[in-house]
Amino acid sequence: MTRVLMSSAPLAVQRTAASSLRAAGRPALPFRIRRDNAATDPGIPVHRLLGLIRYGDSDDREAASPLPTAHIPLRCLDHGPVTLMWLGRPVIGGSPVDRLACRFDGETLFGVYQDERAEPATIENTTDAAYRAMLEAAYSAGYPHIHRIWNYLPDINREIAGLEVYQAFCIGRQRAFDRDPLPAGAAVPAACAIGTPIPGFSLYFLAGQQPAVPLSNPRQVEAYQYPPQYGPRSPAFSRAVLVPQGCSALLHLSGTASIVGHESRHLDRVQAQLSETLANLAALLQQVGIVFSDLGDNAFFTVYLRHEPHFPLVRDQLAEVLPPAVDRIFLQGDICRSSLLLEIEGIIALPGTVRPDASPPPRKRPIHRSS
Ligand code: 3EB
Repeated sequence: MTRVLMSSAPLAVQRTAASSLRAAGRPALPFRIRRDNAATDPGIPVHRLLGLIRYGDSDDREAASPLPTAHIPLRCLDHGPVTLMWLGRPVIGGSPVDRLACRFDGETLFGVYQDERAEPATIENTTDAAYRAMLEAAYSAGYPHIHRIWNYLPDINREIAGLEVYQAFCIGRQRAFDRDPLPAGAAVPAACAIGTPIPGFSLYFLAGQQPAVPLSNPRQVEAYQYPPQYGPRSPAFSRAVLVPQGCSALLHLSGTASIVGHESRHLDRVQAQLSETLANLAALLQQVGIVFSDLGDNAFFTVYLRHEPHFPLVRDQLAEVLPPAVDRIFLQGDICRSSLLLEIEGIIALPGTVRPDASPPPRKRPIHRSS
C-alpha cells in the first residue's frame, strides 16, 4: 500500500478585504523581473538574492551566477529572455549539493535541481531522484514545508511503453513523497508541470519553516483525487497555497487550465480554453475575497502556450481581464495533457491574512488510492 499523508488546513484564512488591497497600497512581490540577460541588478545586493530563474536563455549558460539559477529552456513569446530575481531577507546559508543548489534567509528556502542529461524514457527515476534531493535539502536545512514546485520535463506528452512521460513523472513524484512523507500538518505543494523541447529535467521550489494553507477550487476535483484514467498515480499538487510571509502573505496559484471537474474542456478552442482557465483562476481568487480587477503590481502571471500562433489572441484576451499593472510573461511550452492548449499560474502578494487556527490538529488522511 502506498500512501501520502495530507491534512486539511491547520491555519485559517482571514479573508482579504478587496478594499484593503486598493486602499493601503499593495504589498510588493518578493522578486524582481528583468527583461534582459542580466544576472545582477545594481539595486539589489547579492545577500538579498535567494536565486534566479531564467526563461529562454538556453543558448546563454555562460552567464553564470554564484546563485542557485534555474535555466528553463522555454521561449518567451512577448520578449527576449526574462530573469526573475527572487528576493529574501539577508541570506543566512545555502549549499550546492550535487545537482541541487539552495539558499535560505531564515524564512524561505529557494532551491533549484537540474539534470541536464535527463531523457524522457527514464523520467520516473529522474523525478524520484530530484524529489529526494529536494526533500532532503529542505528537511535538513529546517525548511520542511515545501510550498511551491515548478517542474519542467522533456517531451511531456510523448507516450513510451504505454505510459505518457507526464504519467511517469507523476509516479516518480508519488514514490518520493511516499518515501519521505511531508511533515504532519503540511499542505500538498502548489505546482506546475510543463514540457520542454530539449532533454533535461529542471525544477525549482520554495520551502518554508511554517505550513502553507492549501486552497481548493470548487470548480475542479482535487488533482490528487483524479480518477485513474489520467494515470496510475494522481498528480500530487494543491490548486493554490497561501504562504504566510512576515505580516503579508503570498498566494501561489498552481498551473491552471481548461479543466472542469477532472475533464478537459473546449478541445482545439483556445479562446474558450482561456475563458475557462480564467474562470478557474477567479474561483481561486474568490477564496481569499478578491477579483482580477483588485490586482496591480502585487500580482504576476505566467502563461504557457502550446502553439506560438495563439499568442496574440491570448495576450489580447487576457488584457481584457488583467489590469495593465499586473506583470505577465508568455512562454511556449507543452501542457501536460495533450488536450490542453494553455495553462496559467500566478503569484499574488496579499496584505497580512494568515493566522493560526484554534481548531484541533487535523486528522491525517491518505490522498492516494493504494496500488
Ligand atoms: C491540471 O489541472 C493541469 O502535475 O504538478 C497543473 C498544475 C497540472 C500542476 C502537476 C499538473 C500539475 O491537472 C495540469
